[in-house]
Amino acid sequence: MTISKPSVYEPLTESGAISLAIRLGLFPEGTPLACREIGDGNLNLVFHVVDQQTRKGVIIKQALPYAKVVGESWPLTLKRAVIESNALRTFASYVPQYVPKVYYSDESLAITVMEDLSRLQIVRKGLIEGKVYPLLSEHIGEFIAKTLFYTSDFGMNQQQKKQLSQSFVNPELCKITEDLVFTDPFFDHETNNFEDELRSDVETLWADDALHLEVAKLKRKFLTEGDALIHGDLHTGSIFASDTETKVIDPEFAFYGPFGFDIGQFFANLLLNALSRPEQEQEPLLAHVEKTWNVFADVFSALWEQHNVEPYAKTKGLLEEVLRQTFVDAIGFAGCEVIRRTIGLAHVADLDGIEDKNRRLHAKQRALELGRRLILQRQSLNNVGEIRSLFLQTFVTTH
Ligand code: SR1
Ligand code: MG
Repeated sequence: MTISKPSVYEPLTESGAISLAIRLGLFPEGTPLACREIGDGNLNLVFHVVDQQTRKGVIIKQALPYAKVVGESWPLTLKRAVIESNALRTFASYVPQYVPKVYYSDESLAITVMEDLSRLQIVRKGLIEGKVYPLLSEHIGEFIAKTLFYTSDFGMNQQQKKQLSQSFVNPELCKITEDLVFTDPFFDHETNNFEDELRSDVETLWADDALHLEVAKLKRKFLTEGDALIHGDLHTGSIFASDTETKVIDPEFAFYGPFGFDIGQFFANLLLNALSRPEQEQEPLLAHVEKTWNVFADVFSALWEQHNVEPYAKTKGLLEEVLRQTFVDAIGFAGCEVIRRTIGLAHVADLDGIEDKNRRLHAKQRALELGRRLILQRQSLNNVGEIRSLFLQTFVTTH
């Protein structure tokens, strides 16, 4: 539901969020409400409003007119709140079990009011604590397969797909990814951020023409290929989970993009966590990478067989070609994301949180080597099991 009452944008405070929750009729007048701003991401305010008697709560997420991670010097469109609530609603029509319910949205206030997921934990935090989330890859593989298939030219009316893609034109948020994931880390750019001890490794990347060519090809895909409605920022900080449940949040970067992008970002963030762990604890992350791909490919293939609307669907070899290209692209996108999270803007706590300096620097050197190989060797990997071999090789070469 979208609230029609006109309102003027201003950033909410905790007491303002409580008043808004009452005004929206989310709680009866007189409910003893408490509120905390709990946003720990890079961009938005997130208010947790809770009935102190029943412990029932809601989340009010509000976009700020600038990137919180940098400050007011980096203005950012409020329209991303509409993109986010519309993407959550679109995803809910295919995989309601994997997204929070959206109760209200208000474009002028740039807010989305949604289900309280505080029973779950942000996956990045849990993985850093050593948790494994046994169903994570099964759930994310299914989430990606269904959202991609049903919003693509294979799974929906092809005229309607063009209409839908127009409502997800998201140039400012795409530009962030174009710059921060695909460009800045590969040049001496002011947004980069890395320890002095990594400088020679980083300068080697900056001077690598073969790498530049491959990243440029991947960036071109991101700029031009509108396969399906993608989440656009599917890292482990955009996922809540428990041992039994998984919820994908924060699709403010959603747009019509390449099939392989969400898979690649998810792979990258699993691999970054694996790099942060002692060797004997890395296996569950590598198993998650494999299972995500296998579940994705199985679910996508089953949907293709049963629900494909494209007259060429049954053409021998087409599904295999789409899956192969998606796999190769996902590996390349993963490589760019691994490098960006190591030396670019918006690092990950998995690596930055390693207290021992030598161990941290070694993990980061290994991340750079892993990212480089994922990008350069993506065409030669035959199956998802080979990502594991490539990951293990970087241990030998950077030790
Ligand atoms: C300026 S925004 C930095 C990063 O935060 C988001 O989560 C995206 O990953 C973006 O690249
Ligand atoms: Mg986010």
